[in-house]
Amino acid sequence: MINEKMEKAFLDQINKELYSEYLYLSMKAYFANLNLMGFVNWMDVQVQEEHAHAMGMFDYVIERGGKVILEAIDKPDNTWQSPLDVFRAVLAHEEYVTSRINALMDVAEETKDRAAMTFLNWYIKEQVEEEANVGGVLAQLELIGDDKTALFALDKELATRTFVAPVIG
Ligand code: OFO
Repeated sequence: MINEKMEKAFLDQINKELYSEYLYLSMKAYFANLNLMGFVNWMDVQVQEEHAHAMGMFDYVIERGGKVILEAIDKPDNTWQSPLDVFRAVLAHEEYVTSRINALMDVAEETKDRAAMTFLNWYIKEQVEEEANVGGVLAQLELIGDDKTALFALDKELATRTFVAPVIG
């Protein structure tokens, strides 16, 4: 059975993962308006990943005998000025999520919840990958600057990203 403190921490993180899904959906809309369909695809994969992250925790809480109560999801931003601006926001967001996953692990350690620690290891590794992926695109956008041809080449590259349903836990 999951302890109360751990359950609360997971519910809070489910909300943050769903917010991430919503934020990337807002970014997907931003790129769709610019007709950058490779970026749209990249965001679409991100949306699906965030949904999977939320559902992984959702299922885990239930599996451990906890109760999932959903809260409202905050309104995501939509005021970015450029693709570079968007990816700076993505990296900042993923760094924030990493700090929240680490905080979840702190609760698991505090409450000596070994099952939660094992489960959370997957998310710790996933955040390393998330930050590396985003950092890669951001670095390319910084190099690209105002070069439209290079931006379209990157758009083509991002069109090849595919979603692979993760096996969480
Ligand atoms: Fe769920 O990792 Fe991004 O936010």
